[in-house]
This record gives sequence, structure tokens and C-alpha cells, in this order.
Amino acid sequence: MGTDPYGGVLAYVGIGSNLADPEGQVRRALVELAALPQSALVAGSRLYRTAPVGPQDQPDYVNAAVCLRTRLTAEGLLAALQRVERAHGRVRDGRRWGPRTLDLDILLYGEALIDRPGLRVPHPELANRAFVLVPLADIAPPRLAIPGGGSLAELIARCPCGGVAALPDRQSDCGAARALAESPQPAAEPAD
Ligand code: A4P
Ligand code: MG
Repeated sequence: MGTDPYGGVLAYVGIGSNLADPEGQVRRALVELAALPQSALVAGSRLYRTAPVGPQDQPDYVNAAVCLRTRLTAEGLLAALQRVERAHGRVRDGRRWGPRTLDLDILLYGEALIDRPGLRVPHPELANRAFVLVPLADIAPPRLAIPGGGSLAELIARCPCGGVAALPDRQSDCGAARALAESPQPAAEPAD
């Protein structure tokens, strides 16, 4: 799964929030990601309430994942995601794995393996995190190859998937995105 016949690359983006109405932050982010330039939303996962990984003195998170078809480069996509994070009032206080209004991580960018200062893809913690793998499994096939590390199904089999619970679905947002993904028709081409 990489470059597809309609142009662009299939990229998977992880979404997380545990401050200032996390569910609202994630639902707004889904809408904003659908509007990224040179990109089209292919699918959105359910939303999940997840126990914090890392420092425990922080609230539970809400996590989700989306699949985008994009003509942005990986660096261009990262810059676009960071603009969305800033619009959500994300402040980086330097605390690793600390609380945040919105975190957008590039999980996968086609079949690319990227290891540059400021960008590592697949996301280095992907294989260890149920809060990433469970939403990803909503929108990606089990056979999806993770560059450098087996299939999605293999990663899920190895990862303890506790502490992750789906929130009730709401048709208004990612339900529509999932309907699009399940349609036999190709989605509209992303705008240039
Ligand atoms: N960066 C490198 N690769 C990437 C990538 N693939 N996608 C760089 C996005 N950014 C990438 O990120 C620091 C730098 O990583 C960026 O400037 C970018 O150039 P950041 O968002 O400022 O810092 P961070 O997110 O605190 O760091 P880190 O280590 O990426 O944290 P994670 O891995 O995002 O983990 N528990 C639950 N339940 N749910 C969560 O969502 N999230 C975290 C944060 C911790 N615990 C959690 C959750
Ligand atoms: Mg991050």
C-alpha cells in the first residue's frame, strides 16, 4: 500500500488529546485534517479513551487515527499537521510524553522509511502503543505492511491492547469518512 492510482500517497496520522475537552479537540481535528491542502480524507477511526502512556499524573487521552491520500511530501504533511496543532493551542513545554491539547503524528507515509532530524516514519513508538494500533486497525487492513517491522496484524498480536476503550460513535464526523472508505467508488481526487 503506497502510491495509489488516483495520485498521492496513503498516509496514516495518529491523533491524541488529553487537555481542554479532548473529545472535542479530536473531533475538530478530524474535520481539519479532511481539509488539508492537496489531500483527501480516506477514512477515520472510531475515537478511543485511553490510559496515559508515560507520566501517570495526567488525564486519560482520547485517541483516533485517519488515513489521508496526500500529494504533500512527508515534510509538507508534518508542517501542515503542526499548523493544526498550533491552532489548537498546543504548547510544547519540553516534557516528554506530557499532556497536550492536540498531538498529530505521522504514523506511516506510504511505504517510506524516514529517519531524519525532526521526522521519523514509521513513528518509532508505533509498535508499542495500543492507543495507536487499535485505531489504526479500524481503518487499515490487517495485512498492511509496516516498513521495517511486519504486518499490522503481527504488531497487534504482540502488543498488550489493554487500557483502550471505544467511545460511542457519532455519525456526524468520522462515520461519514468511514462510509466514504467503504464505498466501491474512488474518492474525489485531491485538489492541486
Ligand atoms: N517528529 C519526528 N517524527 C515524527 C512523526 N512521525 N510525526 C518530531 C510527528 N512528529 C514527528 O514532537 C516532537 C518532534 O517530533 C516534533 O517536533 C517533530 O519534528 P512533539 O509532538 O513536540 O513531542 P511529543 O509528542 O511529546 O514527543 P513524542 O516523543 O513524539 O511523543 P509521542 O510519541 O507523540 O507521545 N498516552 C496515550 N494514552 N495517548 C497518547 O496519545 N501521547 C503521548 C505522546 C504520550 N502518552 C500518550 C499519548
Ligand atoms: Mg507528537
